[in-house]
Amino acid sequence: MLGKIALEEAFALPRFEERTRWWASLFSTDPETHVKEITDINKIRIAHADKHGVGYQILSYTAPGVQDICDPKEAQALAVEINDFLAGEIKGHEDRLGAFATLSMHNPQEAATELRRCVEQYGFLGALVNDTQRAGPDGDEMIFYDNADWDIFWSTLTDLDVPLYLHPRNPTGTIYDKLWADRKWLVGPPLSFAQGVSLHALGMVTNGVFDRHPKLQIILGHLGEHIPFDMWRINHWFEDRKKALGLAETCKRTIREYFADNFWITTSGHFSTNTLTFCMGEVGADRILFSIDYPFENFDDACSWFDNAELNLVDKRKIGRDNAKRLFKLKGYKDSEASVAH
Ligand code: GRE
Repeated sequence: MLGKIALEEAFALPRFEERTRWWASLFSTDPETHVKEITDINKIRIAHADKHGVGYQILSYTAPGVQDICDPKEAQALAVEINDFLAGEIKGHEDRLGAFATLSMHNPQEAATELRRCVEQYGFLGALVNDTQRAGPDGDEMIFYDNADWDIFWSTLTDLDVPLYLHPRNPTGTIYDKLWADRKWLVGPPLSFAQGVSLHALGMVTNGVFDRHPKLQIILGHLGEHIPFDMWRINHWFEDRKKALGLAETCKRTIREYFADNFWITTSGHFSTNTLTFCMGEVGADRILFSIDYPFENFDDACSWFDNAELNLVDKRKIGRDNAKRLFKLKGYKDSEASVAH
């Protein structure tokens, strides 16, 4: 399929090459290629895209990124540097590359202001945040965004009419020591990423974020971070016990309704037709978006899978690009001219 749109596509600042190499060494079979690919913005990845029929990519800063920086001033300065850098790098490639803002999440007003600057000044298409913000003098605090302090941030997103991508980061501090240190192979894609993000996303649901901000749009990667699989069970538990749990006050609608109106899921790093078909049943083809998770995954695996997956053509077009065009209002985007498939 030509003109696919992908939106969980990572980059890193070239000046952090050592840090990037360390992160790659934890996850990649070929750290050197990974470092080259992740620090490139507009050459290697556009060549991959041409080869595999990807017309447009929305780039975001790699995990854990700014969410790993405990000092609020340092985190804010780095977020601004990253946003300015990315805006400069995608200039002249606007037909192929878009951007999510990187945000320091220590302070809701500061995050809202930087988001607004990126959307209004640079035309960024929303923001991507790597789960909780690490904070505190020893880095052991975690800031969640599911309480009323963050309402100013959520109203800025809905006011600007852009989504937030809630992406994972690695467990740190006491949480890492207690849960993961003795089973470290489960950190990342096998388990910890989905646990972190699903806790945060369901925290937002149950703490009333979507009741207070009914227009808010949140994107989850990796086919929904395990939540679609549990949809029936969560629904069953909440709906039967809403009053008894005291949940009726803060979570007025059903989990399925929030997923129909407030969430999108992407195929990033999860290239299984079985799982995709299952998710189409649970959340619907209108709320699923193609993505790769480059360079943690490669274009060939993602695109060969998607292009050959046995799906009806209408759903394939929706998932491959039309839903993203709708969500990001990419009006001028030309499906078939934007990329060349070999
Ligand atoms: C990511 O998406 O950020 C990621 C990592 C490490 C391994 C896999 C992965 O940071 O998808």
